[in-house]
Amino acid sequence: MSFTLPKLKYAYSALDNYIDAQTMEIHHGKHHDGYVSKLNAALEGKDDSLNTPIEQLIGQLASLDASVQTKVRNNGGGHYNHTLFFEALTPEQKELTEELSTEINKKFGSFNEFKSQFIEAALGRFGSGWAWLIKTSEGLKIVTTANQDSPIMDIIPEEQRGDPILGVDVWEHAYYLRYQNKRNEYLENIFNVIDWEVVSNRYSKL
Ligand code: MN3
Repeated sequence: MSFTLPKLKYAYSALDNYIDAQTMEIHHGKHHDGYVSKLNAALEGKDDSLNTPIEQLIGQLASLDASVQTKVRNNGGGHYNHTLFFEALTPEQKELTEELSTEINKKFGSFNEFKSQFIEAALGRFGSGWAWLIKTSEGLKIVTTANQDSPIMDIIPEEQRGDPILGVDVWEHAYYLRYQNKRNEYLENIFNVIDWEVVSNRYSKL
């Protein structure tokens, strides 16, 4: 089995009011594609036990041979994280379900308070990484991870682990062309194109 780059459900220019077409094209067509091809290259000729869906593959990093573990961590994480990210963007206005909205209010007080805590966490991630809304046994939680680490990886600290329902890329490649060093403006703007229907569906399926 080899992994393939998922197609986007919108055009590269569709989010242009907030995320420019060139950034989208490079991000999906070069960066995400690069993770997919490097992941495939890392797995070529390896044991059949690695022939699993991506969630399973990066959920069992601890058991992988050192010769592939780092490559799968970086590129498998890159593939999984970007798939979640691009799937949950949309040029259309999509609403949260009552179910998720209630959970967010319960945990954070209000949607606006959630948003401000999420942005604060994302700004606090030094260097490259991700900000996440995850579901844990104690309910919803905001966490961040470094590089291409993902909340479903078995080898990251316990307090970062959970089921991701929203992931926002804070690598400079996600925003630098339009926003340069202004990660805060990128984050404020990306909230205009998050597909809350997709995020809500992820939540309800857990
Ligand atoms: Mn990226």
